[in-house]
Amino acid sequence: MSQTTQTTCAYCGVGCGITIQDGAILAGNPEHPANKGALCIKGSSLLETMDYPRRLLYPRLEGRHLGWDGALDEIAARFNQIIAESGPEAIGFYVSGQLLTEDYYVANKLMKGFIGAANIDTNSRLCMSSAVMAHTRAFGEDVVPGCYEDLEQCDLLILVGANTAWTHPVIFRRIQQARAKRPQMKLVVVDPRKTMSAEQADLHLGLLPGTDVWLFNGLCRYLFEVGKVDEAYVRAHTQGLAELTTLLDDPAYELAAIAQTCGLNQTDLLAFYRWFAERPRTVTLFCQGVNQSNQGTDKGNSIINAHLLTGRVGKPGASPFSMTGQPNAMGGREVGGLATQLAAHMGFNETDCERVQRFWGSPRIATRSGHKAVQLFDAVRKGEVRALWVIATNPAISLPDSARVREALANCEFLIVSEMTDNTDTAKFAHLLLPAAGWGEREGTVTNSERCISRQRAFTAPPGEARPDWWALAEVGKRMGFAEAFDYPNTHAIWSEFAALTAFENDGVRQLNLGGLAALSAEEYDGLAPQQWPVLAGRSADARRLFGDGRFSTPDGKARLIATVPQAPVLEQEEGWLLNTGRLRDQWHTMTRTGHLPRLMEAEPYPRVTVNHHTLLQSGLEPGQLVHLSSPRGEVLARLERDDALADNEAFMPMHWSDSFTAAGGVNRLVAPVTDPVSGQPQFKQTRVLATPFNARWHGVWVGVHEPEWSFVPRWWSRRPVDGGECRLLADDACSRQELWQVLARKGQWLRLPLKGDGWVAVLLKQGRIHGLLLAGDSQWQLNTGLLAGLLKVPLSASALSATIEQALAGDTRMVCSCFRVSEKQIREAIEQQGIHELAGLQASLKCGTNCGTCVGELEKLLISCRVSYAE
Ligand SMILES: Nc1nc2c(c(=O)[nH]1)N[C@H]1C(S)=C(S)[C@@H](COP(=O)(O)OP(=O)(O)OC[C@H]3O[C@@H](n4cnc5c(=O)[nH]c(N)nc54)[C@H](O)[C@@H]3O)O[C@H]1N2
Ligand SMILES: Nc1nc2c(c(=O)[nH]1)N[C@H]1C(S)=C(S)[C@@H](COP(=O)(O)OP(=O)(O)OC[C@H]3O[C@@H](n4cnc5c(=O)[nH]c(N)nc54)[C@H](O)[C@@H]3O)O[C@H]1N2
Ligand code: SF4
Ligand SMILES: [Mo]
Repeated sequence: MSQTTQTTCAYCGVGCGITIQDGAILAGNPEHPANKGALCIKGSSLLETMDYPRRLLYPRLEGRHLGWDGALDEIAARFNQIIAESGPEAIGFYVSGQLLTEDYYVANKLMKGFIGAANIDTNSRLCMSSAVMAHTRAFGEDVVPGCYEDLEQCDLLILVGANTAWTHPVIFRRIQQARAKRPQMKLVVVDPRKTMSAEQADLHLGLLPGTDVWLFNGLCRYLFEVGKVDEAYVRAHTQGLAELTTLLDDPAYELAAIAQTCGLNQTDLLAFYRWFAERPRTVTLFCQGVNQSNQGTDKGNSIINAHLLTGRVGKPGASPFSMTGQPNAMGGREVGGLATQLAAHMGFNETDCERVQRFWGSPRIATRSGHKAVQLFDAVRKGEVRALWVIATNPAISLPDSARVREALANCEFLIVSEMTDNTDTAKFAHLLLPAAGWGEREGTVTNSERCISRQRAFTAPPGEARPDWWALAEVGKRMGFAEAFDYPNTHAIWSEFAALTAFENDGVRQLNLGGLAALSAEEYDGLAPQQWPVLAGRSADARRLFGDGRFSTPDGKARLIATVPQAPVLEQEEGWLLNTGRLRDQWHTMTRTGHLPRLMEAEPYPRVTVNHHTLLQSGLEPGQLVHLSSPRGEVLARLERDDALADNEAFMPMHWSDSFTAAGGVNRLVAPVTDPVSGQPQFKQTRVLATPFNARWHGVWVGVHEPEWSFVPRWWSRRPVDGGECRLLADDACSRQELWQVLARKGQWLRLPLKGDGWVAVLLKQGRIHGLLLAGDSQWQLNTGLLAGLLKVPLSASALSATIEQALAGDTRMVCSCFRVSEKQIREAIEQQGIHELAGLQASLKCGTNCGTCVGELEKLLISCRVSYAE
C-alpha cells in the first residue's frame, strides 16, 4: 500500500510543506499555506541529499565506538563532576535553529532549569538576535506582527539586506506572482550589491554598506516634513517620540545629506521616500544585511520606527517583517534557546524565574543571562566553560574569527558534538561524537517566519544507532539525577509540556500562547495541520496578524520609538576592499548537507571572491587568478573574479566554504568578532581585506573515482562531487610541475601524455582502467569535467582519451538552471544561434527557469547581455 507523509522542508525559514510518497518521491504540498505546492532547488533535492557520503552511525569517544549507554553515562558523570568542582556555569551548550522545537525545549530546560545556568546559546545569535532585540525593544516581545499574505497585499515592498530571490526563493516567487497580478505594487531593494533580487526590483538602492540607520532615520524625518506621520496613532500607541524628533532635528537627516551619506542619488532616494509616504500598505522585509551588523538592533528599530510613525504594524499589507533564516529559528526563540531569554518569551526577572521554576519543578534555575555565542567560545578558550555540547551547528566555520574559535575547540576539556556526519570542521575537534537522526528520520515541529507551526514527520528509520537529539538530551538529564523531569516517551509529551508552559499564568501579557495545543492527543499531534500562533485554549481567533489594534506587549501597552543613532561599521584596518559575505543560491551554510550533490555544486564550483570591473583594473590583478585575501585575523585563498553587481572597492565572498571542501576558503578566518552591543550578533557583512596574488607554479585539475592518492598536498585545492567521483582544482606555489610528476611517477600506476598547448595529463590506471586523470599546466583550466568523469572506470583508449580531453577543454559548464541542468553556454547558444530573445522562448526550448524559477533573473540578465553584445 502506498504511504504518504506530510512534512516540512529542512532548510530555510519559509517553511515549505513537502509530501513524501513511499519514502521515495518528493513534491511540494499544495495544501501548505507557506508554499502551496512550490519548492526551490534545495527543497526538491532533499531526498537525494539524505545520502550522506560519511554518515555518523555510532557514538564515538576519542575515535573508539561505544554504545549509547556508555556515551550518555560519560556525559552525565563529567557534567556532574565539573558542576561540583567549578559550578554550573562551567557547562555550555551551543545549539541551532535547525533543531526541532522539541529538541530545543529539552536542551533549554536541561541547561536553565536543571544544570542551573544559562550558558546555552545558539547559532540564531549569528542570525536572528538583532531582530529579536529590535522586536523586544519596540513591541515588548519578540513577535513578527505580519504574515506572508502581507507580502502579496502591500503596495510597496521593501527588501532590506535580503537577497530573497536566492535565500527565500518560494517567498520571492509569491512576491513576483503578486506583482504580476497587481502592477501598482512597487518593489524596492536596499542592498549594497545589485543582487538577483535587486535586478528584478522597480528600484535598487545600492547604499554604502552599513548606512541603513541613516536611510531610515532620513525617511522618518521626511515623513514628518510631508505631514505623513499618523499623529493620532503615535500619541495613542507609542512612546519615545520626543527623543526621536530631537534626534531627527539634526540637518544631517535632510534629504540631500542622507543621499550623500548613503552614497545614493537624490532622485532615487526621493522616489523611495515618496513611495513610502504615499502607500499606507507597505511591508519592509529585512534579513542579514540588517541583522549582521555592529548596529543590527538599531537598524531593525530604525525600520520599525518608520512603521510605527505611520501606524503600519500588524495590518493587512502593512508591517515590518523580519524573515527568519533557518527552518526553526522561530521555534528556538519560542522555547528560549538564546542565553538572554529564560523560556517561552519569559526573561530573568524574579517573577518569571519563580514561575518557570515552579512549572518545571526544578532544583535550581538560571537567574541571569549566560554567555552569547562569541563570548561563550571565549569562555571555552579561557577554560571557564570546561565542557561544551555542540548540537546541529558547525561553529568552526560559521562563527567569526575562525582561528580563535578553533583555539577554543582545541582547548576545550570535554567537547561533545551531535552531528549527522563526522566530516565537519567542528566534529574533527570532538572528544565525543553523537550520531543524530536527521530530517526524515525524526519527529517534531518547526515554526516559520510567519509564526506558522508545522510538523516534521519521519518517513524512514535512522541508520545505525542514530537517535534524535531530544532523546540524547533527555537521557543525559535522567542520568544526571533528574529522572522525573526528563522522562519523555516521545515528542508528543515534550510538545504538550512546552505548549502548557507558554499558557502557564499567561493572562495575555505574552502573545506567545499555545494553550490550545497543550492537550492534543497523540493522534491529534501526529495529524497537526500547519497553524499560526497564538493558539489560545478554547478560542479560535485569527492569528495572522498581531498588534494591529495598537496594543503591544509592554507594561503600558505602548510600542517604543527608539532614537537610533547611526554608527559606522567597526573596521580593523583602513586599507583594502570592504568584504561582504553571504549566501549562494544552491548551497546551504557549511555545505555539509548540500556539498555532496553534483547538481548543487555546478553553479559555483569553487571558492570565488568577486569585485567589479573597475576595482579589478585598479588592483592590477587578473580575473580568474588565485589570490590571498588577508585581514588582521587571518588569510583565505580564493579565485578572483569580476562581478559588476558590486560597487567600487567592495568585494563579496560566500560564507559556505569549509576545510572539507577547499584549502583555506572559510571566509570567517578574515572576519573579526565585532558584535552588536545590544544583541551580540556579529558584523559578518563588513571586513577590510587586502588581496595579493598567489604565485602558482602550475595549475591542475583532478577528476577521479576517489580523492587523489598521492602523499603530496598542493597549497591550494578545491573539491566537488561529479557523477561517479570527484573533481579537484589544484595549484601550488612551492613545487614545479616536473617535481609533481616525479612524486606521481614513484607510484608507478601513472601514465603521462602531453597535452596540446602546454602541460600534460597523467592517467591513473588500475587493471587497465582509468581511475583518475590529472591535468597539469601553466594556466587554469575552464573545462567540462562532466565529460572527463565519463572516462572514469573505462578501459584506457588513447584516442578516446585525447578526443574527450580536447572536447572537455573547449567547454565551459557554469550551470545557470540547476533544476534542468542548463549551462550558461547552452543559453548563450540558444540566444545567439537560435535567435531566441525572450524568456518564454528560453523556457520553451531549454526548460530552464520553469521549475523553481530562481534562475529567472539570471536568464533575463543573459538575454540582455547577449542583446548588448549583438548591438556592439
Ligand atoms: N540558498 C540558501 N538560502 C538560505 C540559506 C543558505 O545557506 N543558502 N540560509 C538561510 C539562513 S540561516 C539565513 S539567515 C537567510 C539569510 O538570507 P539573506 O539575509 O537574504 O542572505 P545573505 O546573503 O546573508 O545577506 C543578504 C544581503 O545583505 C546584503 N548586505 C550586506 N551589507 C549590507 C548593509 O550594510 N545594508 C544592507 N541593506 N544590506 C547589506 C548583502 O549584500 C546580501 O545580498 O538565508 C536562508 N536561506
Ligand atoms: N561570514 C558569514 N558567516 C556566517 C553568516 C554569514 O552570512 N556570513 N551567516 C550566519 C548564519 S545567519 C547562520 S544561521 C550560521 C549557520 O551556520 P551553521 O549552523 O554552523 O551551519 P550548518 O552548515 O547549517 O550547520 C549545521 C550542522 O548540523 C548538522 N545537522 C543537520 N541536521 C541535524 C540534526 O537533526 N541534528 C544534529 N545534531 N545535527 C544536524 C549538519 O550536518 C551541519 O553540519 O552561519 C553564520 N555565519
Ligand atoms: S524556499 Fe526554503 S523552505 Fe521552501 S523549499 Fe526552498 S529551502 Fe525549503
Ligand atoms: Mo541564519
